[in-house]
Amino acid sequence: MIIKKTTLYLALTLILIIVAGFFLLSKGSPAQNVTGNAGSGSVQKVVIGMKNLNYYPNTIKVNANQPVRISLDSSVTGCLRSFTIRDFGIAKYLKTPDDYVEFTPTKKGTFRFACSMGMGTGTLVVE
Ligand SMILES: [Cu+2]
Repeated sequence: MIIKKTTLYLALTLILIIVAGFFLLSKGSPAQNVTGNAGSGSVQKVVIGMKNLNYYPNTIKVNANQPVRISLDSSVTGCLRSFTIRDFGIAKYLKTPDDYVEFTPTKKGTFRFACSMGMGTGTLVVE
């Protein structure tokens, strides 16, 4: 099968445009990943990923006095999988995306979450 060079370049350009568009669109996605119904006592599930060598989303909002379950998706690598929230006594190595930490924030406010070495950091807002 013979493909003209110009056709090939055209196809490559098209693919590049699609890939670039995908990245631009993904940047505009909401900075929140919390699911679960507020106020019903159900677990607030939070999935955190990784972008630019830090946690993403970087700010997580949860309700007070309702269990929070945080897991790290497969994009999170290295020491960022070692997840800590000092104010709530959380420190756990989340080996796989199925691993999680669970706690109930009983105090409202702004707290820091980080990897065990403090390279990756983020903010947990309890309201
Ligand atoms: Cu670290």
